Parts: sequence; structure tokens; C-alpha cells
Amino acid sequence: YIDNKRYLDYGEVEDYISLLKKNHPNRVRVYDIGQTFEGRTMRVVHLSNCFYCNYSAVFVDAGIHAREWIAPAVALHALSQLAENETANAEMREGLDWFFLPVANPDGYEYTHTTDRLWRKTRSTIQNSRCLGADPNRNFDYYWNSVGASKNPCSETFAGRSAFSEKEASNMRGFLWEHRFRLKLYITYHSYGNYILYPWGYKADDPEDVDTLRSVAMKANQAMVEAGSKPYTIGSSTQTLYAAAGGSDDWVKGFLNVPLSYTIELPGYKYGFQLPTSLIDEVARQSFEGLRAFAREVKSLS
Ligand code: 0X9
Ligand code: ZN
Repeated sequence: YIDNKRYLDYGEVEDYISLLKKNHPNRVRVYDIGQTFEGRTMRVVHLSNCFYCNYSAVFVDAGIHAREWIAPAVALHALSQLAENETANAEMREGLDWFFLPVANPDGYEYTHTTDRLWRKTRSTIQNSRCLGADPNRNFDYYWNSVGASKNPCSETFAGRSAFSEKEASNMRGFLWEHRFRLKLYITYHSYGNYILYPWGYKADDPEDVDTLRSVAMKANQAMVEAGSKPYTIGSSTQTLYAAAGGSDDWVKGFLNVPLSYTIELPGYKYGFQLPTSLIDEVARQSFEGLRAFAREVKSLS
């Protein structure tokens, strides 16, 4: 199991994924979804009780923003619980497939371990600029760069030179597109602030199925609160945080038509992005209870 005692670097995450596959070959498949700008391999872990059954599926990613370290830790804990805690979490895997991309921005993540703890973006180079990287969560092709994003490569919210200019976002596109018909729920873990956000980020109007999006989020929040978590604020990205287009959540719902799509802003308490390692375990466990509630709702809807 992942012990939640510290934050893993990218090499350790890769080693853990290899180990999972080796120890549970009948339940775990690993897909290479492409290389990053700096040549790291991005891997999605697929958990299933029946690979040919084509069950409905949940896709969970984390670490789109490099510095939000609690997000990959939460995703890895969930992956570890689902893959390794066979009996305890059997219900969550029954009739439902899980896809995990625990580190969606490996170059940025590695850079936060070696050089700059508060780096947010990718690490791609841009012609005619000395600044590096684009914001992967402004790089998805749904009303790309229309609001809350920047054309300036030196900005923290640089949208990229074009939609899907970043290999990391484009690798995610390929994989998510391939599995679009079975995906019922998309969760992207970020930090911080205790929010469960649903689309849209590109405009203030609510999606037509806002009632479902809200009621499912409320179930997840309730489960996390019962597990001891500080409550989450539930609302649309634009209405609750700020307008920002090009997010993965908007693209997954708006373009792929995956019904349930959420950005979860995990707690920062008073520490922000630099959550102490002593708090990983409680946040990971509480978040996992949220995921359990999400899974129940997905099954009751389909
Ligand atoms: O700004 C973001 O990308 C997210 N917040 S963060 O502090 N983790 O950077 C919120 C994204 C919400 N979704 C959309 N705006 N589409
Ligand atoms: Zn983020």
C-alpha cells in the first residue's frame, strides 16, 4: 500500500505503478498514453474486474498543476486502496472500471521536486520567449483562451500557443477520446480551497443537468464530512471561483459529453500548496470516502 507518509517523486510513482501491475496482473492494466515534453512516459492505470465486460468507467487524474502535491497523493491512495484492498473496497469495483492518471504533468511535478516548489505549468519551451511552460488547465480545446487565460508565455495561466499545444494535455485528449462512451464520471484533483466544482468554467450559465451535478457532489461532500473532512463548497467553476476556459473538466463534459465532470480542490488548510506530510493521510482517507460516494451515485444513475 501507499503509506501516505511522504510525497513521492515521479520515478517513485512509476515504480509503484510497475509494482501494482506485477502483483495484480489479473486486475491491473497499464497504458502508456504518450511522452511529455521532456520525454517522460505518462501512464494510465486501468482497474477492472472484467476487462472484456466494458463496464461504465470513472477517470481520475491529479497533478495537472505541478505544485499541487496533495492531489497525486490522494489519487495514489485511491488507486492503492482499489487495487490492493480487495475485500474492503469490492463494492467500488463491482460493475465499474477505474482509470487513474496520478500525475498528469510529470515534467512540472519533477521540477517542483528539484528546483522550484511552486511551479504550476508544464516545462515546454516557447518560440521567441524566455519563459517556459503553459497552463495545462487552460490548454484544452473548449472555448480555448476565451476567458481567464493569457496569451503571454510568462503568465501563470498561459493558455499555450494553441489548444492542445502541450503534449501532456494532448496525451490526455487521445486517451479520454478513446474511452468517451464508457466514461460516466471524470474527476480531476487540484488544490487548494475545499471546492467541488462542476462546469462551466468558460461561462456563468449552469449546464442543463446542474441538478444532477449538484446532488452527486452533495453526496460526495456528505461522505467526506462524515469521514471528518472540512466541508466542501459546491458550485460551478465560474460562479464559485472565477471564469477560466480551457480546463479539462469543461472539455470532458462539453466536448466528450461525459455527464459528470468535477474539479476537486483539496484542502490547503493554512498551508496552501505546501501541505505538510503529516496531513496527507487524513486528506487521502477522507477523499477516498468521497470517491466511494461518487461511485455509488454513478452506478445508481446508469
Ligand atoms: O484555475 C484552475 O485551473 C483551477 N484552480 S487551481 O487553483 N487548482 O489552479 C480551477 C479550475 C476550474 N475549472 C475550470 N475553470 N474549467
Ligand atoms: Zn490546480
